[in-house]
Amino acid sequence: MSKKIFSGVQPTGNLHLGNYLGAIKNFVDLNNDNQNECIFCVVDLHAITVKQEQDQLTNNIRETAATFIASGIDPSKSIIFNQSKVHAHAEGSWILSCMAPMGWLNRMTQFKEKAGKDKEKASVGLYIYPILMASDILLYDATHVPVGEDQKQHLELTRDIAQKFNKDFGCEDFLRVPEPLIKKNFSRIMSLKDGLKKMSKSDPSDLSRINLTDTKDEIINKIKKAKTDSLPIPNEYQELNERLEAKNLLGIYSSILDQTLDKTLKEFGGKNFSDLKSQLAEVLSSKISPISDEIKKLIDDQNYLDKVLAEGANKAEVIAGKKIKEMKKIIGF
Ligand code: AQP
Repeated sequence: MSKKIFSGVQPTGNLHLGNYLGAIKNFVDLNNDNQNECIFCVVDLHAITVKQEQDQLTNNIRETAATFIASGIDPSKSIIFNQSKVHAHAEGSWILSCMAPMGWLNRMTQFKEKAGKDKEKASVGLYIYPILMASDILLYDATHVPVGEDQKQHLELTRDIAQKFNKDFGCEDFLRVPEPLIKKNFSRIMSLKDGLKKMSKSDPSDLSRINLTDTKDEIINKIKKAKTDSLPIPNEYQELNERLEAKNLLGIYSSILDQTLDKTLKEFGGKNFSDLKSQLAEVLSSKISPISDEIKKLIDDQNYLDKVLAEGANKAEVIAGKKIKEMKKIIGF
């Protein structure tokens, strides 16, 4: 069955292995299936929910587009654009925010995590971030949304909002209720320094993540310094529940090679972490370094990246512009 795919990545710098294994690697597989219509968005309106420096934001938008292309998304097959160029996203977000009850948003755990202890100082934008995400997805009648496990709750909210809009306005199936595409295994890559924290762009320690722009030497060094424990690698999956850092490294190895954790455990069970670390560094650098080299090349070609983004925005505008017009008509504007 052909799928309509929509997903986004924030241009907040430091795109990392978690973004790659949780989302972008999936985007590439979907792009390569000729039956799918894919739209991949650099979600710059989401990025400003926390403070961004002007020049850096501009560079990060180009770098995110470069990362998509360097990872294997073909801009002649998939639409690549940045969100702020298509007005319908913000307009749709306002309309949907008038439909969604506060109680639904109050349950969102990512706001609680990102706002931290000082909720009063977090932006209103950060609070209503999931509604903008719903607008992004629903404007394109997306059937499937590939995301990492951390976005599952936001996607459930998108589904609820679509159903409520359709019911409130008696327009069954007008907003398509999308399905999440979340990899079953290793859909949440954890920090290399703390198996309880997800690998994140905003972690102050660069050693906590593998950036997609890291050199081979940087990758080897970060894996060498990754936190482990003093026991040998277990043979059984159950033993990993108490050993989160070991589970994360074994998960990364399995995910990057597209193999089951069982197979990885058979390979490394009973061995020392130094064996796993040297193999993992090897595999990661062979997969990530070519992407990193290509990102660096593409970033030097700003005209090309700007052209891809502008062409993508024109195509996205046609789809989202039509949907928002219909939405406004349904509302009575
Ligand atoms: N650690 C992760 N493991 C698996 N998937 C992940 N994703 C992010 N981190 C992990 C997935 O990557 C996609 C794009 O994420 P995003 O850029 O929109 O923002 P995010 O989820 O807020 O990413 P970060 O790194 O955690 O950013 P900061 O530090 O700014 O909060 C999404 O599909 C996400 O699931």
